[in-house]
Parts: sequence; structure tokens; C-alpha cells
Amino acid sequence: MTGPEPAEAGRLLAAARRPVVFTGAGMSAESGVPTFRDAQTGLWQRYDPQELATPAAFRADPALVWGWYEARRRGVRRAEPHPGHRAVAAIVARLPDTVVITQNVDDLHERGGVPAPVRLHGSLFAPRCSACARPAPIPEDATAPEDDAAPGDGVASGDAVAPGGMPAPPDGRVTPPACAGCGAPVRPGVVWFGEALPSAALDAAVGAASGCDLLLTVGTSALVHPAAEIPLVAARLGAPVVQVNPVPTPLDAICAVNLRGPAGEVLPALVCAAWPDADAG
Ligand code: BJW
Ligand code: ZN
Repeated sequence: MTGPEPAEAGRLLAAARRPVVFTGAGMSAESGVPTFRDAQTGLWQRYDPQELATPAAFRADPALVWGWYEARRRGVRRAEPHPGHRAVAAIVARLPDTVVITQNVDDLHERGGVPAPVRLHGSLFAPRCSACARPAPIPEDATAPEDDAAPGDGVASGDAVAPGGMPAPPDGRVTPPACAGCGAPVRPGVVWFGEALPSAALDAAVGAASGCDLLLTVGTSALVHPAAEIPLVAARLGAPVVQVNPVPTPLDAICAVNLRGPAGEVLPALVCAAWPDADAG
């Protein structure tokens, strides 16, 4: 980070008492987890994520959609939090009223030291019945050599072996387990296009954004609603918004400071700028 912006962002963070950290897929990119709108790799490159992440896609081809999420879950399992995740945890440690709101379905904030982020779009680790919503067990991961590949390859590399160690079909499809209660297919515990966000999480996010004195938005394209409105709520009520993203987004215009760079570098530098004595991870 160069120029006056990092110092200004550091001043805003040092002055904050109730910040919100709002994260998207770019937060996990340096851990090797592909962003949602990145090109998919391996078996999945011919599919558009926006078309797979829908209830209609699951109804039409449950094994295709379940196989995609299983491959992504295995990729996330192999990923590790990076210094940006630890910098967010350092902010929470310094300012206990911080609220971390994430659109991500991985668990890297938790493993990076933020115990309970507000999850707007669910989790890869909370499968449930598609009919009766009964929670279902997370399938066991196979321990095959292919699963030792880098997390960024997860979408492709984990595909050679299905959960339970059975060889996966070459097209990546994995039949979802049946619900132990009603026998319907189990589905990923994420929020798909056209589905309502969990109301408790959305209420918590809107409440935090309404009462915050700084909103730090990290690694989101801000294209998906209603999540993309969270920074707008904060800005409308007078809180400064600081954005971390290597490229411009629709949020640029409302941001007090735009820090153009990767989260893993910018966030530790921001914590050091705010609190020079801090261990930024
Ligand atoms: C880095 C980096 C580095 C890279 N460091 N940065 C208003 C207007 C228009 C449309 C709508 C609207 N309201 C609702 C809609 C419809 C729809 C929608 O928003 N569509 C848009 C595409 C136009 N929204 C919905 O359908 C929502 N539901 C809804 O509105 O329901 C209404 C309803 C009410 C009551 C009853 C019933 C219904 C649901 C949205 C659910 C989104 N779900 C997904 C999938 C989750 C599961 C999965 O992962 O498969 O969530 S979609 C996907 O997008 C995922 C993400 O969480 C979300 C946001 O993406 P994100 O995080 O911003 O990632 P990317 O990839 O887009 O961007 C990455 C960014 O990182 C980039 O900017 C990079 O530059 C940056 N980056 N490296 C920092 N190292
Ligand atoms: Zn069921």
C-alpha cells in the first residue's frame, strides 16, 4: 500500500469502537479458494457457477450440484487461513464490539480466529435435507493421494475420489445422501439464488451496519443482493466505508478510502497502521 490512503484508513480504524468487517470471496482467494466469479477449473470449467448455485439446478441434476459442493468443501478443508484472516481476528481482539459479516461459505474466518462471524450465505459444512430441513452429517472425506493437492486445485483435484473412498464418476457427479428422516436428497446448507437469506443473520448484519462507526469491506464484487446493501446501509447512516479489493467495484463511489490490493497484504498493513504495537498476524 502506498499513498495517503493507508494512513487515512489506519486513522479511521484506530478511531473506531464498533467496526463491521464485511467479507466476500476475495478474502479467501490467497488461501487458494477460488472466488465465486473466478473461472472454474478442472471438471467444472464448463459450468457457470451462477447456474449451478440455484434450487432449479439441484432439482434438475442433484448429483451434479452435490458433486460440485463436495469438491469445493474438500478444497476448503485443505486450505489454511492467511495473514488477512489473522488481521481480522486482531481487529476483533482489539475491539470486542467488532462484527464480522461474511458472504463466504468456507470456515476460514473461524479457523483464523474469529469464532462466530455472521454468515449471510450459509456454510459448506451444514448440509440439510432438501425436503424437511433436518441437519445431515458432513460426508467423510476420502484420504487419497489426490486429496493432498493444493487447495486452489480443490475444485478439480478432489474429484478423483468421492466421499467414503469410492471412485467418483469421471464427470464429477456424486449422488447426494438420503435424509435419515424422510429419505429426500440432502442439499448443501448454502443460500442459492432466489432463496431468502437466513433472517437472523440478515437482521444481525443490518443491525450491525446501522450502528457501526466504520465498515471495512474486503474482497467482494458487491454484485449480489441483498448482501451488497450492507455497506450502503453503513454509508447512508454516516459511517465511513473502507474497501480492500485489487480492482474497482460498485462500492468505490461510497468509500472514504479504497485500498487497492490483496487482503493478505493490505489487512495486516492496515492493522499495523492503526496500532503500531499490534501483532497483525
Ligand atoms: C480480492 C482478492 C484478494 C480477488 N483480496 N479481494 C437486487 C438487484 C438485483 C438482483 C437482486 C436484487 N435483490 C435480489 C436479487 C437477486 C439475486 C442477485 O443478487 N442477483 C445478482 C447476481 C444480480 N439475489 C438473490 O437471489 C438472493 N436472494 C434473494 O434476494 O431472495 C429474495 C427472497 C426473499 C424472500 C423469499 C424468497 C426469496 C440470494 C443470493 C444468494 C447468493 N449465493 C451465493 C452462492 C452461495 C453458495 C456458493 O458459494 O455456491 O453466494 S452467489 C455468490 O455470490 C456467493 C457469494 O457469497 C456471493 C457474493 O460473491 P462475492 O463474495 O462478492 O465474490 P465474487 O467472486 O463475486 O467477487 C470476488 C471479489 O474479490 C472480486 O471483486 C475480486 O476483485 C476480489 N478479490 N482476489 C481482496 N486477494
Ligand atoms: Zn428429510
